[in-house]
Order: sequence, then C-alpha cells, then structure tokens
Amino acid sequence: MDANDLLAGIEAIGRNPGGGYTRLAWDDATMQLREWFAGSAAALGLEVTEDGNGNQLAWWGHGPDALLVGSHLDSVPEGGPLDGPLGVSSALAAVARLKAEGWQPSRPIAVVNFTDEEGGRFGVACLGSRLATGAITPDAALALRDDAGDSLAEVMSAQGRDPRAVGRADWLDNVSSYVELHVEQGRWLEPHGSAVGVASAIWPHGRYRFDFCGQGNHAGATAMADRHDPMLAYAATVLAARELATIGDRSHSRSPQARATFGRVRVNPGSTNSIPSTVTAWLDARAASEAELEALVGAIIGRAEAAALADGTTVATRAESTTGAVEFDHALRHRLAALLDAPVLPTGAGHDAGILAATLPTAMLFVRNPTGVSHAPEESATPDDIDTGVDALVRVVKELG
Ligand code: HGY
Ligand code: MN
Ligand code: MN
Repeated sequence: MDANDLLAGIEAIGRNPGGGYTRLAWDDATMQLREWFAGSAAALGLEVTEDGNGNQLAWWGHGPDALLVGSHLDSVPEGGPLDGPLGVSSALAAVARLKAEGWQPSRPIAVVNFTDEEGGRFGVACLGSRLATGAITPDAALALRDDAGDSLAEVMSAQGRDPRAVGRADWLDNVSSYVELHVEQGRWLEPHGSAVGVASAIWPHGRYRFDFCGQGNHAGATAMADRHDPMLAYAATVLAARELATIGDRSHSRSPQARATFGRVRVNPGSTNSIPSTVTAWLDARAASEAELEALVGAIIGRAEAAALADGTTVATRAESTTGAVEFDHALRHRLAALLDAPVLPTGAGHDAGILAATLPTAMLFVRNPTGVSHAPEESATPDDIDTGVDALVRVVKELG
C-alpha cells in the first residue's frame, strides 16, 4: 500500500469531464472517499471512527498522547488531485510501511480525514477542524447554507448523520501533536532543489462577501445615464483589489505581501437583456500580517463603497471566514527540519494544521509541486517526490511516535 497506488485508487472519484476534481463536503464524491478511507484504514488493522462533525480518524493503538497525521479529502470545485488526498494517502502509506517492518509505536497513532477543509460548499474554510476544536460554534456551522439553499444540518441529516452531534471533539483530549503532509501550493521547493520542506507559518487570510445592490431594468430601454447598475461597482472593486494588493505596504517599503482574489460571483437575475438588480461576490484576501490584511480589506471595502455611491447603488460587506496568522510550533518545526535536513518555508495557503495549531503542537511537511499550480487540474507532484514525502513522514512518525 504505497501512496501512489492509493492515489491511483481514487483517481476516478469526483473527476470532472474536463479534468480536475469536484469533491465537496457530503456530496457523492466525498461519501465515496469516506468509504475508501475506511476500507484502506481497516485493511491496515486500524480502528476507524467518525466524530460528530464527520471527521474520520483511524487509530493504531488507544489512549492519551496520540500523534495525529493526515489531511483532508474534499477539494475546491475543479481542483487538483493532490490538495488533501496526498496527505491522507501518505499517512496511510507511512503506517503501512511501519507495520510491514514490524515497528511498534510507543504512543497511539491516528490517521485523520478532516471533513470540509476547503469550505467549497458552505463557505467556511476548515469547517471540520474548526468544529472539532471549538473554533466555530455548532449553531453557526449548522446554519450555513450551500448554493442550493440547503443547510449543513439538512445535508448532514440527509447523509444519515445527527447534526446535534457536531461540536468540540473528545478525541482532542487524546491527541498531543499533529503533523500534516501536503502538496506544496506555490513554487518554492523546485528552485531550492528540495523534494520536501517544513512549514514555518500560514499567512492570515479571510473570505468576505460583497452584496452590490442596484435597480434591475431593461438593457435596451434604459439610457446609460439613467442606470443604477451594481455590476459597475463590482467591476471597480475587482480592479481596486488587484491594485491595492499589488502596491504593497509602503510603510514597510517592501514587495507586495498580499493577495486579493474575486473568484466567485453571482449575478441576479443573470439575464443577458436585463441590467442586474444585485451582484454578490466573494473576496479572498491574504497578507503577511494581520495588520496588513485588515488594511487591505478595509481599503478594498472603501473603494467598493465609493464606487457604489457614485452609481447610486449600495454595497454591504461581511466577513464569512477568517483565520489569523499561524506560527507553527517552533520546537517541533526545528526538530523536523533538522531530522529531515529540509528547508523551512511559509505558505499563503490555509490548512487544518493552521486550525489545530491553536490547540496543540502542529507541523506541516510540503512535497514539491514542480509548477506550484494548485486549486486547478494541473496540480502535480512526481511519483518519486510522493515516495520521498512518505519516507519523510515515516521518519517523522518514528521520531515522534
Ligand atoms: O484556501 C486555502 O488556502 C486552502 O487551500 N483551503
Ligand atoms: Mn486547498
Ligand atoms: Mn489543502
């Protein structure tokens, strides 16, 4: 059971006709992946459990002080094959290898599949790990709705789960550290000539909803001067976001340490011959510090409000999901970097490890992504680097376990 074979075994699950994967929380694809995870773990003699939030944990041994390894299996819409599944497959492969060589852990080892890391259906990133650690309340989570208007509570019930069971997970009391292996997102390891890296930190980041409201009207009968078209303020805001994230932080007089993306928009009524009445758009913003993130988002909102005012439209904004700066446990990351002789690098991507880091010592290993592309079908890692990632994880489990 090696990681490349495990990944090949799920290659067809949730695959889009044009390539890439859509595996959203509680959809058919992730339900198939749950079965794959349970079957693979059971084949290794692990005891598979599921907490009230839908996080799956497969245990090698019982009791306190467990080492947790793993990642997530859900994807963004039309995402890549490795973001998440590489970490879960590598964790299962590492356990398989350790068992095959007769190694015995001195503490319990658990492999985890965190549910809904991407927030691709209900809009909040790392929903499973946030619920498990109490970083989001059950009520707030259960009320979240997907694009079809179904709440998390309704969707979980439809999949035979009891929504009243969500909340802080008991297994946290038995876990004392977490190591997540993940495909690199961005291109840092390739130029540095390393197949594996250790994470230093995760940038603060957030998701913000913008509701632009105007006056729907006829595209042919309404003079340009008579319009209150919310599409204009939306368009101005997209361009402002790019400008503001690109100019960098003059007070620090350094290169831009920020990211701003409008990747999701909904236009109502969405008719070719109607001026829209509303445009709803979501901003993903990230920066090297919480102060820079706050300044960036505030400046973007200011530009949106000014644009709406000029057009006689309105805009309302609210944060839907925010994650503060994460510094991974210094002692653990230094220990792993020394053990693996691996470089230490920051990441602009969020992870369940970033949520767990608030609760227990946590570290991340990155496996080289030659192009750095992620959240797209072209995401990749070579089979050799995937094996090298498992080698590294085996050494980490032996060192910590
Ligand atoms: O959005 C992120 O940074 C992560 O991939 N969920
Ligand atoms: Mn992702
Ligand atoms: Mn991920």
